[in-house]
Amino acid sequence: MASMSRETASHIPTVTEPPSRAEFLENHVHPERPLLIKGLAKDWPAREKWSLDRLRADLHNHPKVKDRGVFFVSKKPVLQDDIVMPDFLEGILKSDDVMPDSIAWRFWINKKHNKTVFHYDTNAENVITVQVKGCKEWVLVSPDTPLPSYPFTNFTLLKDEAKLLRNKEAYTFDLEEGDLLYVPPLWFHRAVAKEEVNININWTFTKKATSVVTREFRRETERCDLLHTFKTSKSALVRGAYGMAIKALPNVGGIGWGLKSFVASPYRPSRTALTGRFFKELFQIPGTLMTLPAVRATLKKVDKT
Ligand SMILES: O=C(O)CCC(=O)C(=O)O
Ligand SMILES: [Fe+2]
Repeated sequence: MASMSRETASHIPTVTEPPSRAEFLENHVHPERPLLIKGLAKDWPAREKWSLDRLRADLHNHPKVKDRGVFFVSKKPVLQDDIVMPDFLEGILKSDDVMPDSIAWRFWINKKHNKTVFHYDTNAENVITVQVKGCKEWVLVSPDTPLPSYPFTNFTLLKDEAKLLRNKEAYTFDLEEGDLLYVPPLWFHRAVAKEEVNININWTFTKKATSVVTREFRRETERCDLLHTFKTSKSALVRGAYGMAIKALPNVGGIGWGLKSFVASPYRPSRTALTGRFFKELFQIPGTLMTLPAVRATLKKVDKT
């Protein structure tokens, strides 16, 4: 329905044919709106070739691939014979609008019931994920109606999910075998594996600039600015406290900004905004400490098969 507003649309935009690069950029990457492409990878050799053990062994033995615990990651293309990068994406990764140091290939190998808890990907990553085998139930939440996060992190407080999603712009859907999903920057997500064998591959990239300034984008800008200030502080005390906090907080491969430059945008936080952000994050601490053990246990439990 054309008249339906974003807030009331309950289904993620879905297509059965891949868009052209121009369409994908205009309708999804530039406005940072998600997209589900059904059946894109149905003819990939990987669907036949990959098994949990085989892929895990291949990735472990691959000199370019690092095991990050919850996923495997490579900065260079790997296993290219088994997969077919969509044309629209190939052009984007080569374009001048993307930070070269942001491009990565990631692999998720999960058994049934594995749950990745609510978070958004750091470095304002755009994530293209393809469900090569199995199926996962996803929930995506817009950064216009952000979820509450652990202080200074990209992880969301563990709470009753129905309560958490009340009045949010959220989509719940199954990513089935062969489907591709575009997760725009700072969209919160969680995923639960539904089959015995679940393998998904990601391509990630960060845009050099954005014009989409959502509520979470403002928080992210302020959060990263503050973390950078602590990390590079002249005071050893501040640097020490920063190091301790990073170790204590829920974290998969870092919570700060890890790329050479930050995303260019119309938003420049004032000193007042940064101070306000600092106290807002601190005020979350008492309420979050209680659930920290549960969150850490959940993150540890993420299976490493
Ligand atoms: O597949 C999952 O369990 C989580 C995937 C995810 O968080 C991501 O692709 O960024
Ligand atoms: Fe993620």
